[in-house]
Amino acid sequence: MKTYLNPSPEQWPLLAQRQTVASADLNETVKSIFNDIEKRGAKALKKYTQYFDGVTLENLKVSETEIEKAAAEVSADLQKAIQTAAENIKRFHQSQKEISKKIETTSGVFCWRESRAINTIGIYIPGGTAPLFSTVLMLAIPAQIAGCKNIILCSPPDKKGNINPAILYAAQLTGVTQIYKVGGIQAIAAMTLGTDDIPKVDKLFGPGNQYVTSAKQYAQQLGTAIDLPAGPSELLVIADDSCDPEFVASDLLSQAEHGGDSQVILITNSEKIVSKVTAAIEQQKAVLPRQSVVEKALENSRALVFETIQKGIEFSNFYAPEHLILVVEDAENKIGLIENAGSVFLGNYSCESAGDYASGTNHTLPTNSYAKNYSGVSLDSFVKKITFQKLTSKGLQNLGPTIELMATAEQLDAHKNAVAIRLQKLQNGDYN
Ligand code: HSO
Ligand code: ZN
Repeated sequence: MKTYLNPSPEQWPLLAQRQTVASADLNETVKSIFNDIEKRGAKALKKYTQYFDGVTLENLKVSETEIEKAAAEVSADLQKAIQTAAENIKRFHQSQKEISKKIETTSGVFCWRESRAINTIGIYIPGGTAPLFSTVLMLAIPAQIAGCKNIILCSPPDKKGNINPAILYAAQLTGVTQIYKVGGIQAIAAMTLGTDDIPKVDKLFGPGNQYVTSAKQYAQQLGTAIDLPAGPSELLVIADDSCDPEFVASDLLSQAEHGGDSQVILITNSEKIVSKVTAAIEQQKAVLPRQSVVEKALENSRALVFETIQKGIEFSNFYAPEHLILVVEDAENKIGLIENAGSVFLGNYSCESAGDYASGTNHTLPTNSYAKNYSGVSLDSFVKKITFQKLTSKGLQNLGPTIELMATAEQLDAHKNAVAIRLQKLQNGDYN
């Protein structure tokens, strides 16, 4: 980790830069797979599964028996842990339910807003070395609370044609309605277009590699909503003397192990803390199985020393991290200063892993400085909010002249007439 002392504001843009991955132009590949799936449906899906996942499957849908079998393969301890996490995630997301408030804006004019679930949602869960069953919880639980009717999950099969049992266990625990063994671009295409087997979804959720990301972008062009613009994971820790450097090191490593393109940043007001944290990183890293991934991420990471913590928070707002750990004296009283961050962790004991798995907050968060203008996934991501209004005759009489005047000024006479015709009849005494 390279250290910068009191970087000037001119240096900030460079220091806030994420790794730019030379992403291949996948547009053509994405389009051709979408086209093929549109034309040949399940046949094309099977072909791509054979080609990309190296397995020939008769049936892409995961059966009830497979789900039951998978549950039996997940140890009782892990089942219990998943249940504990699920309960906390449920509790926190349930608390996000909004109580609809009817407001009388003008006497006789009532306005309110109600949530309605998005009908069908699609969750993509990547396969590979780290099976993210925790992401199943983070997406399916709020979908279920929102009342989404169809919760579709796609995940690539392994060489034996199976999906990781913990993913299946988490899916059945959280009310996923259909599970398919499909991965990559073809999974996103199937959920965007719909096939004989796989329903067309209204909104797509979940992480993925650059193929999945490109496919989600294309899906968006075709009119399917997506959760968030995807990007590599990131963590920024702001630490002063009150921190335990070993804890800080463990947090930085926890995020660095996600991928070589992850970025971790340490901000502090003392060079001593940087050396202590760096030493602890070296020590802890040595025994990590994903050491090479961690090292790659650390190359792209940095430590910044500012004169004050306040200045450090200013930089953090500029950087807009996905995760922010604030481990400084009186952390809770400083949260008013935080303007841009996906999710914030306060004090020595609030490790990022808590939010990644089990505390209850969602771990699908804005990266790549999108925390400046996006929120993480929440119950709101699974609903639309519909506004309602009811004007009484008195209400229209009260507000009518305002509407008429504005319509006239916009030269939209039909708008004005919609009011005038009603007011006229009311005046005639046709209604009361
Ligand atoms: N830190 C990741 C989420 C995750 N961590 C899943 C472990 N499993 C989101 O940035
Ligand atoms: Zn994580």
